[in-house]
Amino acid sequence: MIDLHYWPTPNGQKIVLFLEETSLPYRVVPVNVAKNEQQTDAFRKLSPNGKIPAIIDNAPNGGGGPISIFESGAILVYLAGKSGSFLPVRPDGRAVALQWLFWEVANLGPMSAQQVFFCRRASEAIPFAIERYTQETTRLFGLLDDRLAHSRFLAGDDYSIADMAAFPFVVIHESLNQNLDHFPHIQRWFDLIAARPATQRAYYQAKEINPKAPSLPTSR
Ligand SMILES: N[C@@H](CCC(=O)N[C@@H](CS)C(=O)NCC(=O)O)C(=O)O
Repeated sequence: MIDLHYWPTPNGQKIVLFLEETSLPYRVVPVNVAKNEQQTDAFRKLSPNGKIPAIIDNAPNGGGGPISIFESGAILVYLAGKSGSFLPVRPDGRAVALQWLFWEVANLGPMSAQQVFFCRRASEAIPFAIERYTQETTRLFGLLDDRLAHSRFLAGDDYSIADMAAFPFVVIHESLNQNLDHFPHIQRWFDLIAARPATQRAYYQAKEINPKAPSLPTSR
């Protein structure tokens, strides 16, 4: 059994997208970031950076005691290894998937978070910060669109953990002031992933945990 300590934000949703695709048994331990539950001593033992998601694998492959992991990218790589799915085995495909996964965790995720913070949460409007993060997010959506113009999914023909990492930030594109009409290849990829039953379950569950969680768009 895997314990998933999360809240249905974009970084949390990445892990539910994975788990809902597989038969790995898991249970959710909600960590309400709106109530700062990610700052408790108990949670920081799992995730010293004080951010969700984190997991505990109570039954690691090969035996041994429980393993706890923080950082969404590390969790996705771990789960792909445990289940033998969604990360190509051949070195060339694997390298491409990891490249786009690392691109997401180092770029799309953090820039989107800053964009939301300065455009929607900050107590004072700081034009320089708003412009900087809006431009960066637009640039990253452009890069994603360009990649998807040449590849069905981020790592090639098959859905992988790289797609699971990027998808939740495209779900919130309106909050990021991005219009998918300008990114037709992202839109094609987005529709493919949004139609997956596992994706639908992941976003249904999100609403049950937090009714204000981002929604998938209704079918087009
Ligand atoms: N690099 C981390 C980022 C995680 C992250 O930013 N999580 C957010 C929710 S999406 C969070 O816990 N925010 C609460 C806080 O910053 O205090 C990862 O990929 O797991």
